[in-house]
Amino acid sequence: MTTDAQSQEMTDGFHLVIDALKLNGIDTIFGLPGIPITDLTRKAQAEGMRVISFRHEQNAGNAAAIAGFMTQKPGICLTVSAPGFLNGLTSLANATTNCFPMILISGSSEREIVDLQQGDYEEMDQLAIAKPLCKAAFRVLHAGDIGVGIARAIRAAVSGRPGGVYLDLPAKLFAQTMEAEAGKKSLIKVVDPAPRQIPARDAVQRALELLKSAKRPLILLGKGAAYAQADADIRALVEKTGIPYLPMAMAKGLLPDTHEQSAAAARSFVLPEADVVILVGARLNWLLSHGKGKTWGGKDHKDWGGQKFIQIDISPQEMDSNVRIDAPLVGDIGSCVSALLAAIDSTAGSSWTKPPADWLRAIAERKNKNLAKMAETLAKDPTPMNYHSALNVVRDIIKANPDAILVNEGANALDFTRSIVDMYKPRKRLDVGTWGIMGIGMGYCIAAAVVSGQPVIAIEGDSAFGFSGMEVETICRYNLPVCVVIFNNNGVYRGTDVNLGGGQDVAPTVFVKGARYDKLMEAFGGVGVHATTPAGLRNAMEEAIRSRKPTLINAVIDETAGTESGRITSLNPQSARKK
Ligand code: OXT
Ligand code: ADP
Ligand code: MG
Repeated sequence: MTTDAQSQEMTDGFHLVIDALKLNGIDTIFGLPGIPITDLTRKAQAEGMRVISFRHEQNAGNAAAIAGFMTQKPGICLTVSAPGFLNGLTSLANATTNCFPMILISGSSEREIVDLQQGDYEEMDQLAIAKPLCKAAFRVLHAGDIGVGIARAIRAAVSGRPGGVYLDLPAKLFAQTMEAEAGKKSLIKVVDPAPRQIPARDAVQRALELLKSAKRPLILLGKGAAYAQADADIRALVEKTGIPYLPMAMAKGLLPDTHEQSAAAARSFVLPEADVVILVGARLNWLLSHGKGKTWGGKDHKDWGGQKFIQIDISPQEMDSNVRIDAPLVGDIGSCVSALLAAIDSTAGSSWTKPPADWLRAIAERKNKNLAKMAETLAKDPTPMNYHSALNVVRDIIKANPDAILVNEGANALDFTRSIVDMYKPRKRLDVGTWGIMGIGMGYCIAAAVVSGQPVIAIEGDSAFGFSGMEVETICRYNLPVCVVIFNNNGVYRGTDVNLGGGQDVAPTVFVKGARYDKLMEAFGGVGVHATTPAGLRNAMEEAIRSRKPTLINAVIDETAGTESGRITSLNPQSARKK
């Protein structure tokens, strides 16, 4: 039997994991308890950590990922072995794809049984499975290595290009004991986890020379720029140079969308017309048509336009991934942008020449035309309510509450919200990201509310909501200030498809008509509202923001209003056969 005195001097795997996380300033765990990590969740709570317990690991993982994006600290997702681990894996892969720092910590079964494939409880070689789907993967076998394991996971997640990291903790590790003093010494407080990466002087000069030669320059801000938290310098770069800019979806609000230099409403004009483009934390992937093709003024989809690119990115390998990058500027965005600003100051001083007036005038013309067209559409009040009349309300609500965080997923519900709802502050718009993935909704809402304490508004397609809808219970349980608005058009894209086979089943894209998602929220004690008019939607949203009560508004949208796949119809293969 151990005496009290002896047990005080010992520590164990459970406590070392918690101590290592806390030592590194990590105070929140998103997860789902079960063998072998149940006690870890309890003890973490006992040790003062916030433990947010979900109904499905994918949502906990999405929460961890977006917490990482918002805070630059790796978000922690904690799961059980095999199935729990696999449920968390989609979000780990999604975090890596989006360059969000997160650590998926999963308990795992007994190594000697798993490795001999003898059929253990929840048997799976998790480390091997995780490896290709994340930035780094580690396993800890001895309690004395927990400190190193967590330190390596933190560094891998946040240094360089951020991403997802997997940390495998076998069940036996948690109960392993060691002397408390030795345990404490084994922990590592990571010094400078995401070291600045200063760009080379000649690279800055090269970029500057190219920029000076531009007749029709354009700045493209991506979510890497939002992540970098270099807001003031980015704004200074835009305003000092006078160059028009285009924000990618999650970079909206880095400068207010109402900024006179925003070219968002003239997107299809500026991309092919620009001659020099500065990419700041944005990849030339599918969302930018790979930097070529008709979007960029090329003749066919493989044809390059005439643009020259300056690319600011922390990953050297990103350069030339799709088209030639004439001036790669490799480093962290904060350092690169401030170096560019300093170079502009020292070479041009106050005499920096703003872009030619005819370029700015042409953009303004196109922009004003689109804004006027949009204003006209938004002024209409059709019955039934459509995307535009509903989003006109959301637009006003965000304008009145610029600190609120907007989570957005769906197809039409996503695309219309992105172009209609202006954002005013950085990192306030969280959406489907690089993969266009459904299911991020409630996880992102929960993390956003937990991390920021600000009200969260989610604009959700009815299909999109279904992927994480059960987490409304979690929202109610933690009494989070989240207002979920479901744009209910009875299905995926539209509610009007028919069964081509003529049978009794509805078409694959159609849901139960007139579903009352609001009742789901009421089941858990939240506020449910059924809104069929813009006025009803406005009242309900204003009340949700005022009360900070968990609210779900079932906003009924004209089921004929959407288009197949929203704005990306061209990516949707169509059969050439008539039947
Ligand atoms: O310049 P032009 O004239 O072209 O005009 C542009 C701008 O200049 C202008 N604009 C403005 N005008 C006026 N004022 C302002 N402020 C303004 N701002 C812009 O507007 C136009 C458009 O601008 P935009 O959007 O910037 O330009 P464009 O050309 O569209 O940009 C291209 C892209 C590629 C950058 C952009 O389109 C984009 O970001 N797209 C993202 C698309 C995306 O990710 N979609 C989600 C995936 S779709 C599909 O995959 C879905 N699934 C399958 C599925 C998924 N995804 N995941 C999983 C796990 N399983 C399955 C499913 C199931 S969607 C989906 C559910 C859908 O159903 P829901 O019920 O949820 O949703 P509903 O559709 O609502 O029913
Ligand atoms: P978007 O979808 O908004 O276009 P992407 O996810 O494609 O943005 O691009 C983000 C880019 O930002 C990635 O290439 C990533 O390497 C880069 N990045 C992320 N954080 C930083 C940082 N702190 N400094 C420099 N680059 C960064
Ligand atoms: Mg829908």
